[in-house]
Amino acid sequence: MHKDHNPAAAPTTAPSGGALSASLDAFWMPFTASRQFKSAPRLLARAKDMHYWTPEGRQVLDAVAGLWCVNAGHARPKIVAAIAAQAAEMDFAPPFNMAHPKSFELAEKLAAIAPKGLDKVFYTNSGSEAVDTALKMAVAYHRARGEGQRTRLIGRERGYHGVNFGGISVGGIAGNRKSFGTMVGGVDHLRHTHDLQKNAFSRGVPQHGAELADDLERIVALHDASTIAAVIVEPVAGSTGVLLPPKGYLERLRAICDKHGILLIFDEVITGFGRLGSPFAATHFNVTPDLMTVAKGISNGCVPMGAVFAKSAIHDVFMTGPEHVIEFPHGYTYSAHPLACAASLATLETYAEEGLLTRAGKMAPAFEHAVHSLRELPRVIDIRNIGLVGAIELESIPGSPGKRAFDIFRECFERGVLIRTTGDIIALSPPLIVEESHIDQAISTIADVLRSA
Ligand code: PXG
Repeated sequence: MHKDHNPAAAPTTAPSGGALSASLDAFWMPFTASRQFKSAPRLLARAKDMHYWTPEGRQVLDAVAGLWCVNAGHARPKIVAAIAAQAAEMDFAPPFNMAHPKSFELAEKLAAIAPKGLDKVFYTNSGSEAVDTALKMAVAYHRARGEGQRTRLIGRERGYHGVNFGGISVGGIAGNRKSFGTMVGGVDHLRHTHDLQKNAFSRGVPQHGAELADDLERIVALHDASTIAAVIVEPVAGSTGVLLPPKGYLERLRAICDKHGILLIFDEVITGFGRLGSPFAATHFNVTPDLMTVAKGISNGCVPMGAVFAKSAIHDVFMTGPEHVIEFPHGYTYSAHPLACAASLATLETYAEEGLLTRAGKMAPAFEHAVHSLRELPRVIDIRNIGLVGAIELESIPGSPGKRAFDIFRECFERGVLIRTTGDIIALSPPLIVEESHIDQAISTIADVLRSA
């Protein structure tokens, strides 16, 4: 119904003084408390390096790299210029049975920084698409090598793998399961690794819980390894509250997968491109998956892009049969989009010039110290950190899970710092160009808000 015909509709135009002349009605917003937002909109109009500015000109420190993606900071000149030049030179090229040079140049550069052995790159436009691509690759790989009964996919409780049906099926978020009904069939889940009783206030990876990887043996015993195609985990779970792998856990998961011929997929949409202090979590933990999904930092968030890295041995299994036949019938209209490739090439150059793929390791001690300084504040029940990722877990308000953290998020924004919350967990993931002064500002703002909450 048009809003003019709905006398009950709340007024949803922007407050006067803002630069927004449009009504807020038409835009159905993603992952947003829409009615709350539209009654008091938070708008961003401009960004540079570590900061956003609101339409009114108020500066806001970006303590979350946009949404874990703007790893080199905002509006970096090389990336801006590369996108503009590419748009003028060639806006679009069909990616099926055709290609453009930058897509190959980029794949070669990506493979060069990838964990050893992950030599092949398949382009998507988002992390969700990368996840569903990797799951399809895993199933089709087993089929191509004559084990077509390996179709089962194993995820983990509290995993987040995007929003498409494959991703929410292997994901372990109760809300998704409640809202969207039947998932992709033949999926099971490992237990999650979050254990505050044993690991609260760990600095870096927690000491307890490597044996939780043995949960895969339980699943193998139940379903039989011959039915299982792949296991997918985030090396560090981001969206569900920054859950770190217990020491030795990923190694153990790798060993069990090897023992049973199960592919291991790392979802590095958040951990990829320097977040932990190495180019990828796989390089940080020295555990190499068979397939690896990325997005976000691949193009510094400037043009949507994702990718799946695959071992050559997986790719090569597909390369049989008549040569005119498509070996892997999958891809997107915008796979290897010229603007995304140009943005990604310039992003990789910026990362290399400024040492950003390892800078999180250098900043981590100061960041860890700052985040853990919040320990004694009211209602803080855990603090955890790795590289340039931090989380502050708060006691929930009884009966209103998520409200406490969401109110803190709103208040921090009013005080000029953009944070991210999930449930009652505050997550921090600043651009990798962050300086100690920015960390201090973010932490002291959060401290002030926690004290007054
Ligand atoms: N896998 C992982 C591990 C992710 O973190 C996706 C897949 C999906 O990516 P796309 O590009 O389709 O959104 C993600 C996305 C948050 C937050 O605040 C995290 C994500 C998205 C939105 C918010 O934690 N991660």
